[in-house]
Amino acid sequence: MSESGKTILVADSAGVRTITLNRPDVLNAFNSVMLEELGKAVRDAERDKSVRCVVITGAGRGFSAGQDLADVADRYRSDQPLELGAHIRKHYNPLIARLRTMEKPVLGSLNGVAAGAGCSLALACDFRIAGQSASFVEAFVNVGLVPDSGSTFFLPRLVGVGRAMEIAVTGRKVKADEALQIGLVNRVVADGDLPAETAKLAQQLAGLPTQAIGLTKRAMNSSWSAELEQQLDYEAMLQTTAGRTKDHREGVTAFLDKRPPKFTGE
Ligand code: T3D
Repeated sequence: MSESGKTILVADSAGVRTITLNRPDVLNAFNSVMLEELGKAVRDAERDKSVRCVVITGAGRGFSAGQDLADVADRYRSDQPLELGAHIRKHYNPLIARLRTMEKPVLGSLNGVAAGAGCSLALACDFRIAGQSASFVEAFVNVGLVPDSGSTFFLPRLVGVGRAMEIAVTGRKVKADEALQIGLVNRVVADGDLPAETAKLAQQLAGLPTQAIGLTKRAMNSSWSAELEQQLDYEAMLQTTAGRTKDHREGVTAFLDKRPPKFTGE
């Protein structure tokens, strides 16, 4: 089951669930309604077995400009000390954690600028395909903040600590071509081709052995804090699980029969 909301659009097509951030007038900045709706949409996508690939994209010319600063303007009209951590823990952290632990592929389709927590959201996806006019801005520094919502975790892992520090502390715009060169995105396509290329890639991902992908995510996540011996053992354990799936049997049988496999995600 899929449900669009006031601030997001949700659509299904052959195992692919596309969630479109839909506040184009503010470059899809996250207000509290959008954070609630996006959190629910991601939870629903995770739970729905018919969904075998999740695409996140933005309406209009932006992917997401991060926290909607107008939505929290009241905070700045008072002299009370600010406490930003609670908002981040309540809304952003569970969303980012779920994208990483969701046992299906998540594809960020970057149609424009991804700034602040919007940049973090893009980095938390498993794959990123970008239109030529997409860009990344770790905008936090411009408002005197620390990159949050996983940016300090994903950025150095994707591009190395030296580059990550430079991008984070300058808050400069990283355009699509540079993003491709430094490993921030997997592919760059012409803006006009982004929807079709996204659909093609998402269909391909949805046709893969979904459980094997989920277990691969688990293994990759665990590798960040594991010793080699632990990781080797973990891989063996996950392989036992993968070996019991119908898709494993289908993959081997198809190979021996010299025909393309037909994976079902079971
Ligand atoms: O709870 C907490 O606060 C902690 C959580 C923090 C998480 C964060 O994400 S902190 C970082 C918040 N985001 C930003 O600081 C980014 C602010 N936006 C920008 O720097 C620029 O808009 C962009 C670099 C993203 C894009 O620039 P540009 O020139 O392409 O577009 P623009 O003209 O600046 O923006 C277009 C409209 O979107 C504009 O509205 P207008 O003038 O046409 O009515 C602009 O005000 C609005 N907009 C853009 N970003 C935000 C926004 N409105 C509210 N909040 C935004 N973040």
